[in-house]
Amino acid sequence: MEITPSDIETYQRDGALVLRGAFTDWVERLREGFEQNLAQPGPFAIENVGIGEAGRFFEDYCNWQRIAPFGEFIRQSPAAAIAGQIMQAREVQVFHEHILVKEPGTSKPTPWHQDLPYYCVSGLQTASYWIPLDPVTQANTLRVVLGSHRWPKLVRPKRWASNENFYAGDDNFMDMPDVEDGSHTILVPELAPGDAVVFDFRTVHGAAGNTGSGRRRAFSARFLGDDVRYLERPGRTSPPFPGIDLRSGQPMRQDWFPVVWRA
Ligand SMILES: O=C(O)CCC(=O)C(=O)O
Repeated sequence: MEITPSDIETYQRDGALVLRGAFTDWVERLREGFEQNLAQPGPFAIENVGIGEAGRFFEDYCNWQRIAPFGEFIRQSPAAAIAGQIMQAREVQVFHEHILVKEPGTSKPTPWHQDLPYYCVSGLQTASYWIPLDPVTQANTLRVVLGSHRWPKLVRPKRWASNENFYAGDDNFMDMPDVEDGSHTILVPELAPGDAVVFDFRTVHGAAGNTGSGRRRAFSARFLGDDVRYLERPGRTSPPFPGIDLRSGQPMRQDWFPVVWRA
C-alpha cells in the first residue's frame, strides 16, 4: 500500500490515520492466531469483565514470538514500513502485539485513555495499529480523539477494571478532560475486517462495549521509531517486561525489540 504525503500530514496532525483494506490479506491468518492465543493465553492475559457482569472482554499481549501468525504479521506485513513512513522514522522496532476480544453482549466499555503512560517508553515516533477481524460499526468501533497526541501533558492512567490510579505518586499527569463535551473531534470509523486505524501512543482513544450479536476481535501491533527511549515509570507498566534491565534514556534493546524496518 502506498503512503502519500497527505497520509503523513494527517498522521502528524491528527495522531491517527485510517487505512482501508491495508491488511485484508492477513485477516484469516490473524484469526488463526487468535484461536491459538485464546486456547493458550500468555502470562499477562487479562479478563476485564467481572463475575456477574455481562459478556467477556479478553486481552493478551507480548505473544508474537510464540504465536506464529502474529510474528509473521510483524515481520512480513507492510505494517512496519507504513509505520516508519508516517512516524517519519529512519528505523522501526517492534514493541509488542496486543489482542482484544469483546464477545457479543459485552457491556464493558474501553475507557478513554492514552497508551503511552502505561508504557516503559518515551518518544514522539510511535504507532499502534488497531485492526478489526470482524466488521465494526459506529456502535462498537475504536473511538479516537483527533489531535490529542499534542496535548501539553499526558493523561493519568487508570486501571480499567477498578478506575484506580495505575501508579502511586503520579503528579506528572493531568486528569482526563471531558472529551465528549462537544469541543473535540472524535473519529468513530465503521471498518471492515483488515481495515486499520493507526495511532500515536499519545492519542486518546476508547471504545463502547459490544452489545450486538457478533464478536469484536481486534489485533494491534505496536511499533517504535528511532527517537524512542526506555523510561522508568513509578510502578509496574503494562505490558510489564520483567527483567528488561534498562535505565531511562537508553535505546530499547534490539534483542527483545528487533528492528523490523529501515528507511
Ligand atoms: O479495542 C479496544 O476496545 C481498545 C483498544 C485499545 O485501547 C488499544 O488498542 O490501545
